[in-house]
Amino acid sequence: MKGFPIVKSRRVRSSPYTSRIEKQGVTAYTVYNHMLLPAAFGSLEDSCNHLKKNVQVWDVAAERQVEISGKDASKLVQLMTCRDLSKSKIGRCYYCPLIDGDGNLVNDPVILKLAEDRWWISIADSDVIFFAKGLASGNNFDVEIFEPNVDILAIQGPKSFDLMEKIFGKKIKELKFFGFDYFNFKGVKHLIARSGWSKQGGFEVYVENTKSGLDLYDELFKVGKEFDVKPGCPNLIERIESGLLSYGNDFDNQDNPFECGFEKYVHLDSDVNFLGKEKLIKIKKDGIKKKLMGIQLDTNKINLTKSLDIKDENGSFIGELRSACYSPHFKKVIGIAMINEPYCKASMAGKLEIEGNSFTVKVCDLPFI
Ligand code: THG
Repeated sequence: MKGFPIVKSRRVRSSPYTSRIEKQGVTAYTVYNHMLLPAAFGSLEDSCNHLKKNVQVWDVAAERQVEISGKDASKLVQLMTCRDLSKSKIGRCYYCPLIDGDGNLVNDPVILKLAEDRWWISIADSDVIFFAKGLASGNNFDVEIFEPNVDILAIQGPKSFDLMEKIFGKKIKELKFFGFDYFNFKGVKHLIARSGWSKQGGFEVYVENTKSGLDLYDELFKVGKEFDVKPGCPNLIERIESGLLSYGNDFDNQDNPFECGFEKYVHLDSDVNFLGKEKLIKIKKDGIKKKLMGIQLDTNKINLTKSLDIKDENGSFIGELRSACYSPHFKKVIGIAMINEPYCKASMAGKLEIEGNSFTVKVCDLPFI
């Protein structure tokens, strides 16, 4: 992979684990929430295969938390998402589209309910904190909004369960998907959820005590030897195959939740109050004009750095390819594309030009696997 160095600064923040992953051979970074997010440790294909069979430890500190606490905390959190949180439980995580007043997406965080009046919004790459502060000011809400000192370590892959059991004990295996609880590591309590940005299973440790987190990081590699543990990061191939969407890549503030396949998190019939509700009711009634779909391309190489236009046989625009990779599993390029009506249906076809070469694009449903 060719590239240029990223200059670190106060603005492009490092994580407590940065010096460790650099010793361990990180080869590429991206910037996410104004912070370094490792993007590769050598070959993406090798890392993907390893992740599917073993266990990896990921520095995903860039998944920052926005803490909302105080008397009106629940009201504010509900105002930001179209998912009905009225029956939400303490100790659970909720994947929630955040919506603006136009009915468009602002972010797609995991939201943790820590207490009736205390929440963490574990954000994707957009400045949710200012959105939250604006809403709190405008509504005179009695809340505190800040970025707490939390750096997530993800432990992902089928062997993550045995590795975590060795460090935290049997009880960690009883955690349900998207449940969280506190677990002891050498006298320090850590919030651990069964979650993570892969479909290979695993956990996320929301590290508040940095010193203990660094100790835990080293312990994971020491104890993990017998499970062939490796450092890793969210893997482009695995996440596209699994249909895990990325805010800023696959969708952004120009798109609404229906266009992105989030309808199961859009609760228009509930009586909870959230931003953009009337707009979403209208969008649902009128129907959408574009939809996120999978695409397949008969080629073995692609390196997307911006979206590419997909055209019909007459050369008219029918959609844009937003993420793509070569998938060793499918032995072709697969990708995620925003496709216009009436082409946003499985088995429709289009054309894509990459550096002067024309390829046939086949539209399919998400997720691929
Ligand atoms: N973990 C944490 N924070 C995050 C992410 C994460 N913040 C940024 C980003 N990832 C947010 N985006 C997603 C997208 C998908 C999922 C989680 C975060 C996910 N989805 C499951 C799925 O699609 O199958 C489960 C959804 C559900 O059942 O509710 O896990 O990874 N802390």
